[in-house]
Amino acid sequence: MRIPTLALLLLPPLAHAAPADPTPEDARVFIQKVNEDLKRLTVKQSTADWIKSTYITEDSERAAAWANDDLLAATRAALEQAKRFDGVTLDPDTARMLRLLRVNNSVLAPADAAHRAELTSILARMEGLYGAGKDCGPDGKGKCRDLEALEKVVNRSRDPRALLDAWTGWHAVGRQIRPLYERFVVLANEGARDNGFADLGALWRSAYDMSPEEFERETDRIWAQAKPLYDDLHCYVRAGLQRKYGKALVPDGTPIPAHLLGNMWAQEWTNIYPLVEPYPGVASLDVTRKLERQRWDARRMVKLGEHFFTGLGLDPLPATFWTRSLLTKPRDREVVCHASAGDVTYSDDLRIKMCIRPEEEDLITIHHELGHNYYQHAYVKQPFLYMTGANEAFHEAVGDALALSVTPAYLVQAGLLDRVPPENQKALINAQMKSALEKVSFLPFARGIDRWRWQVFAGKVTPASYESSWWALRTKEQGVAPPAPRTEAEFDPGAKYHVPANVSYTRYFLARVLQFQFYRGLCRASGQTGPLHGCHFDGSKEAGRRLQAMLALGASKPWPDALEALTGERRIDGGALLEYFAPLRTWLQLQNQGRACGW
Ligand code: X8Z
Ligand code: ZN
Repeated sequence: MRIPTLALLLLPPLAHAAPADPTPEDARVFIQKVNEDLKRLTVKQSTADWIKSTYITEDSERAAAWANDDLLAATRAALEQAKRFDGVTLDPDTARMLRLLRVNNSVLAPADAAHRAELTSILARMEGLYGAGKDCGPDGKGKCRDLEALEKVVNRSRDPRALLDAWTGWHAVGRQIRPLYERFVVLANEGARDNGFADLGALWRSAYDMSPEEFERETDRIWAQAKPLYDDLHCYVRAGLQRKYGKALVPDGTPIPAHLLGNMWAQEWTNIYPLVEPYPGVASLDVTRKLERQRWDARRMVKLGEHFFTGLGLDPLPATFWTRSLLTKPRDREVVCHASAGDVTYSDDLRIKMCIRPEEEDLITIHHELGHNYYQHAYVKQPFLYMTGANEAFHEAVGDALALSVTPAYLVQAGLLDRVPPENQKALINAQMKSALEKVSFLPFARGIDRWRWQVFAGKVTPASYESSWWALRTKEQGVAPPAPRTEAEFDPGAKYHVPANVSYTRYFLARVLQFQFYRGLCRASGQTGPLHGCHFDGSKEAGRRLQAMLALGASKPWPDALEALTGERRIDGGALLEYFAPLRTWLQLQNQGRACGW
């Protein structure tokens, strides 16, 4: 605009026009407005996201990408504006919220708007490709099978050929995702850098109230604690698989082929429990058979989960949970079946999305998902930036920690076990084996996914070696090998939900350790002093009160404070997990005597 000369003369001198130095009060007002604006935009984004995940079409993907685009743009604008408070002494809440605004993001927007739009549309597309992924045979002309059909084979079949076929069939889905992922890495890193992070991995590692370097060291320390137990389990399981499949398929001293472990990603091994049961016939723990025989439907399984939480003194789920949740796979459209839980409008609008099958694995996942919902319920009155977990791992640990306290008597009452197993050493070892196949087997897998992604984001692994580096890492860390030759035409990371959906995974590694700390804290709060593995805190008012107090904090305090309130400890630490599995560890070491362990 041209300014007429006369008007120019009337303008105040420039020195007066400069804004006054921002005050702590300005920052407080600013962050309050950010809380309101981001909540409004996040509700739009999570609504569009819910529709996209429960009705995959080009249109729902586009709408979700747009909503995400608006949210990322607003977050970036807020971060730019917040720079004016650098160096201002702020009250603790304002300072914490400004920090969370920066670090609690799975991606940040590139400054370039076209790149931002491309990023959000790639994200929506990758999740859609995964959700609608199918195997239609090597030439694409066979009968198509979705992930649920393929998992049914990998989880239950003992026929190596059928297992291999289902495994390779699903992993082919990664191929379509590869080119998108390559571009995603470029754009997401651009976004991270434009907002002051070295790369996307550095952003993820910054979300834990410590420096990214310290965070990496902490995950190494915790893994070093648990690794000896994993190694013992691996050795014992490999011997069990050799008994079943022979040494030609499972040779001594080599990594276990990934298709034989009862899980598409070889991440949890519970489904092969019958092959490695320490004392067959001592006490049946086959919940899946009961669920099938009694024809449990999805709703009844979720009701049982809710019953468990209300038994601890927590509230029933809101009525809308039952009308808005997606509990079974619809036949008439594509959906993302990977389980999730959310408060879609951030107002106790709790729901889960899950394609529930009558299987024990799904019953466990239901408890996990409801843990998310109960956390969301507890912090619903916090300001928006605090409406999340003390850290991501806390959110993942809550449901699992409570489920550790499920007693055989509870399962008997629910009709899922015939009788309470006898209280003897053999029954204990059976139960611990089953639990370890779920909890301990998972640890190197869960740590490995982000170790691979951190290297990718840091540019240390390039697209030319995506696939080979993935398997090099999994072989080394997990002792698991690809069951078929792999080339760089494949993209097996893309066949694991959290990679195309861009969900960081170290949260699950930490959660699997942290849940034993929560469990021990709640046991002690309930006044129990016996061995950790035998503790149950259901019915304890004190345990319920402490849990509720921690959940209600949301992200309002640094996580070590939240952890201390529940457990008296300020670090995430493998001690409680090791204490829990102490009987199994001793037993495994005896079993493995004379075996050549390792790979
Ligand atoms: O993704 C999940 C949940 C949703 S937060 C179903 N989990 C991880 C996985 O499936 O890989 C739970 C355990 C690990
Ligand atoms: Zn979860």
